[in-house]
Amino acid sequence: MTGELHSGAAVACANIALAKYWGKLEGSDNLTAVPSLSLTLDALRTMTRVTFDPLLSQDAVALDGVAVQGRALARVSVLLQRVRHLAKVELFARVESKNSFPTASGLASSASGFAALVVAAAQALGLELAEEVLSSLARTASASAARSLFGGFAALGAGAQAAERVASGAHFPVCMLVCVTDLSPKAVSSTDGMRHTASTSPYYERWVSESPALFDRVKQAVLERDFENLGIATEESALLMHACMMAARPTLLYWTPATLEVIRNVRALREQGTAVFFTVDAGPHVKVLCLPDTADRVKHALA
Ligand code: 2P0
Repeated sequence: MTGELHSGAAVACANIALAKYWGKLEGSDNLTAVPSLSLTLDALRTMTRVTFDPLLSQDAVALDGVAVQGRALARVSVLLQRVRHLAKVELFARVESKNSFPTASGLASSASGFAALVVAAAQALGLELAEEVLSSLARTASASAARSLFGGFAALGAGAQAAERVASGAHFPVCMLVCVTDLSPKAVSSTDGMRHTASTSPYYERWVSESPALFDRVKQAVLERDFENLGIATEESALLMHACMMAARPTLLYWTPATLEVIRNVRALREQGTAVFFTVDAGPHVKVLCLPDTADRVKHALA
């Protein structure tokens, strides 16, 4: 496979964990220390085209038209290298990626980004890989990306190579409103933040030991379409994760006053009788879980 262009394109959606992952198994190839379960968000998409080109002397990556350099470029190249290895190809690639949402605001872009990348690269090189293999490849670049291959609800077990489908979106239609509270890029990457938390937080071991039970509760609530218990377990998972980060030395605090203000408003809506819950990732934004028939009202109340 030389001398000509080989091109592939893919779209992948971001996902937000309801049962959170935070922490890797030490010495592993990006295997997660706790199980996680996510909801795929169809409005947050990454579209990626990968072209293997004999004229290139290195991989070239552009995100929303801007050249990607340094650590971010290296991360893409490492994943491309794994795909090249499987296809027994040595060509470098041009990667053009576009997000349907503002990347700099710290929303979950690595999940949809690496999922779209691996699918487009495999397609370009004519590899017909099972979903499980694609998910495992995506996981090596970013663990949350393993969950973006399936749509609906997906789970990644502790120490698992690949994620798996838990239920389709149609099984349990729920809505997630993303409340963007800050437009600046986040100060500490997830990878660095996890490493710091695992090595300094006195609560890390407890986070790891509590997470499987929370994961089970989230999964059961999804399977039983039990929105109340899904929301309660989702909030507990996020708060346990953030408590663990906040206790790191020095503290890892992603929240801002606006984060707390949205949380306070979500709780007030709930006290007034609306089934609505929150979750927060490694950033200041609040993701609000509600049912489709209340989404407009909740959006209006939080706006
Ligand atoms: C999650 N997050 O389960 C958790 C909750 C953020 C908070 O997975 O180091 O980009 O690339 O595996 O997947 C974000 O971290 O981290 C994340 P790496 P990733 O969604």
